[in-house]
Amino acid sequence: MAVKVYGWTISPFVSRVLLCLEEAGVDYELVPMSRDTGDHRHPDHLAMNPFGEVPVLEDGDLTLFESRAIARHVLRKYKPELLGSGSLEQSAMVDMWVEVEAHKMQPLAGAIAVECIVAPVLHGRERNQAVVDENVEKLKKVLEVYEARLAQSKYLAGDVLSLADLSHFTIMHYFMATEYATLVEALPRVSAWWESLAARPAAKVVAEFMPLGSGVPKKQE
Ligand SMILES: N[C@@H](CCC(=O)N[C@@H](CS)C(=O)NCC(=O)O)C(=O)O
Repeated sequence: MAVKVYGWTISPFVSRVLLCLEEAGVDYELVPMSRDTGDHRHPDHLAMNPFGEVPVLEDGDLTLFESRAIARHVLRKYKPELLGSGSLEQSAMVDMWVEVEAHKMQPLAGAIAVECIVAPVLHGRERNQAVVDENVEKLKKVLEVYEARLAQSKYLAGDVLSLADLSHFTIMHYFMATEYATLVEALPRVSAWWESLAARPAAKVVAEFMPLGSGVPKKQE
């Protein structure tokens, strides 16, 4: 039985899971859901995720929610080298940088993307520029740390690609469609790292699930 993923793929949380499945070459079935019609509040969905969120993954008898926990499960089972499985030290580095993504990058890049892309297009309201500015200032400092880190190693957790890098792809996909992409483009190592992530065949597949052209504005040149 194929692994099933429930959710709407425009969500960076859902697409994070899809990226890991694509990278690991897993045969999966996407079960599309609609936020607009409240599919995530349906009792059948709440039975899988009592928090009423997507994604949810079913793998045989195992049902999981929380995108990073799902990502770890998928890779542990199907492509453990992407978790740094070769050594305790390597897996600890992967864990550390996944935490950085979750707690330092996603909240800032996510807030900027929500204000610049989601608010005007999906919520029909003007962006709150004060929120954008506050997050941009914080993100600049975080990106400087990334630039320094990437001077030491090709990828975040070392010289090989891992979940630490992949976990960034989906939120950065949206962030890089805002005018604040220049923050990344100004940093040569972060910029090269991003380009190499976005060029991966799996990332290109998943980017198709997160269209920037239909309704969501493209970056202003
Ligand atoms: N920490 C969760 C966050 C999941 C999440 O926030 N998902 C959004 C999708 S964009 C959701 O389901 N929102 C439900 C809602 O909008 O009510 C994860 O990583 O999976």
